[in-house]
Amino acid sequence: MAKRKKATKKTARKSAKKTASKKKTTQKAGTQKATAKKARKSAKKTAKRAAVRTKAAKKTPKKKAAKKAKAPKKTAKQKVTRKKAAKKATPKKATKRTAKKAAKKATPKKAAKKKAVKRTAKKAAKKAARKTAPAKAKQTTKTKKAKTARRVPTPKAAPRAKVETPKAPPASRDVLPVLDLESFEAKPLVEPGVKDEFVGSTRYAWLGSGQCGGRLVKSFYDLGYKKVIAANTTHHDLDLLDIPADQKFLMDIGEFGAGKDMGRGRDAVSRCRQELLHEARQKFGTEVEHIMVCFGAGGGTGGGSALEMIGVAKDYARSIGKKEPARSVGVIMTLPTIGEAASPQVAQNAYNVANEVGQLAMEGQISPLIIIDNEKISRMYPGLTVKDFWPSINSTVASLFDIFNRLSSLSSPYTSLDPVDYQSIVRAGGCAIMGLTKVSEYQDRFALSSAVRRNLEKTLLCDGFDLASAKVAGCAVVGGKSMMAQTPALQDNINYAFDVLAEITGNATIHRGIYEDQRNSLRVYTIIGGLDFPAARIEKILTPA
Ligand SMILES: Nc1nc2c(ncn2[C@@H]2O[C@H](COP(=O)(O)OP(=O)(O)OP(=O)(O)O)[C@@H](O)[C@H]2O)c(=O)[nH]1
Ligand SMILES: [Mg+2]
Repeated sequence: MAKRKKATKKTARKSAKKTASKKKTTQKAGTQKATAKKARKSAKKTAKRAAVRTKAAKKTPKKKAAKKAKAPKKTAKQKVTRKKAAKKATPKKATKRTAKKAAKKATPKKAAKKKAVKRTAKKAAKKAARKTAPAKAKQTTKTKKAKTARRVPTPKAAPRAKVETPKAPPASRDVLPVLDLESFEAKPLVEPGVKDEFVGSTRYAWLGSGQCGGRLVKSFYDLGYKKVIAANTTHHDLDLLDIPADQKFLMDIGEFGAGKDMGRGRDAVSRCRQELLHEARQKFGTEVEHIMVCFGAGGGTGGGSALEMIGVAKDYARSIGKKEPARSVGVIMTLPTIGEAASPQVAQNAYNVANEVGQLAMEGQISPLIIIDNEKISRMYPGLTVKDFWPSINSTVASLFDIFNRLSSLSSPYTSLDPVDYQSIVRAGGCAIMGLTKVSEYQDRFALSSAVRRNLEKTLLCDGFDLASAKVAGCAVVGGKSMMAQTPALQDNINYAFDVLAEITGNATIHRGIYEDQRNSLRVYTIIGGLDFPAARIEKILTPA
C-alpha cells in the first residue's frame, strides 16, 4: 500500500511539473506572439509614413531635381555621411528589414509603387537609425523585440522574405529626361492694333466719349494718331464722324443719346465695359505708352461716362502690362462756353464732372488732366462760321498737343527736349497746360522773355492756374536756320527766357529745347505739368460773370 501511495505521489508530482512546464511554454509563446504583433504594427506605421512621404516627393519632383542640379556636391557629401551614420547604427539592419517588409505589404502588386515605397522606406529606416543612434540602450531592447518577432514562424512571412525587389536606380540627372519646357520663357504677346502714322516720341491711344469726345479723337486721327475709339450712346453722332466704322463704338441704351442726363451716360459704359475693353485691346494693340480719355463736361454721355471711361482706360493699361496705370492714363476735358453754361443742367454737369476728374488728377489717379476752355478759345477765333467752329477749336487743341510729342522725337544740333523729358511732364500728375507764342523781336532779350510770359498768361487753353504750383515744364524755342547762325546773342536771349520761365513756375524743373527749321520766324512752345486744379475757374461755371 505504502509503495502504491509513493508511486501515485510521484506520478502526481511529475504531472504537476509537466503542466507547469507546459504553462511556461504557452506563456513564452504568448509573449512572443505579442512582440511579433507589436513589431508588425510598427512596421506598418513606418510603411504608411513612407508612402505619404513618397506621395509628397512625387508632387514636387521638379523642385527636387532643381535642388539636386543646384547642389550636386552637397548631396554627395550628405550621401557619404548618411552611409557612415547608417553603418554605425546597430539597429539599422533590423529597422531596415522591417521597413522593407512593410513596404512590400503595403503595395504588393504594383512594381512602380513598390520601388518608390522601398526607396522612401529605406530613407525612413536610415532616418530612424540616425535618430536612435545616441540612445543605445533603447535601441538594443527594440532590436531584440524585432528579432523575436521575426523568429515567430508565419506562413506568409517566409516566402515574402525571399522576394527580391529590383534595385531602384539613383535619381540622378541621367534618369530624368530634359524637357523642352525647361527652357521655355513666357514672351509678352505683341499685338500691333491699328497702325499709327504720326511723328512723335510717345505712342498714344485715344478714347473719346460723347459728341465732343468723338470729335476730339477725330482731330488726333487726322494728325496720324490712328489708335482711336469714339464711343457714343447714339449712332447719329457716330455716323457723322469720318473715322473707320470699326473704330466707332455704340453704347446702345435704346435711346438716341443721353439727353444731358449723366446717369444714362454712366450706365451706358458700365453695361458694356468688357466689350469696350475688348475693343480697346483690338484697336489699340499692346504698343501704347499713354491713353487719353476725351469728353465734354456738360454733356450726358461724355460727362456721365467720364469716370467709367477712365476706369476702362486703366484696365486696358493694366492689360498691356503698364505697372502704373494712373501715370499712363490722362484726360482732355472741355468746359462749356458761357452761352452753353446758361443752361443750369449743363453748368451743373460740367461743374460736377470737372471737380470729380480734378480730384483724380490731384490724387495722382490720372496724369495729366488737360482742360480746354471752349469760351476762351472761341474768343481767340472770332467770326468763325458755324461749320468751322468746333473743328477749328479741336484742331488747335490737337496740333498744340502734337507739337510737344513731335519736338521730343526730333534731334537738335543745339539742345534737345528728349522723350524722357517730355514723358516726365506728361506723367507728373495734376493738370497740364500748353501754349505757343511767335516772337518777332527776338534780337531783344527782354522781348523774348516777355513773350514767354505772355505765352503763359494769354494763349493757354484755359485760365486760372497757379503757375507757381508747377512741378515740371518744357520749353522749346524753334527758329529759322539762318536766324540761328547769324543773330548775335540769340543764345543769351533764349537762356534768359528759360530763366524767366523757371521763375514764373516757382522753380519747377525746366526741360529746354532749341531747334531750327526752314521758317524765318522764332516761336516759343511751352508745356507745364504737375499744376494744381484751377478750382476758382471751375466755380465760375456755376456763376458766370
Ligand atoms: N472743344 C469741343 N467741345 C465740344 C465739341 N462738341 C461739344 N463740345 C462741348 O462739350 C459739351 C458736351 O456736349 P456733347 O459732347 O455734345 O454732349 P454728349 O457727351 O454727346 O452728351 P449728350 O448729348 O447729352 O448725350 C458741350 O457743352 C460743348 O461745350 C467739340 O467738338 N469740341
Ligand atoms: Mg451727344
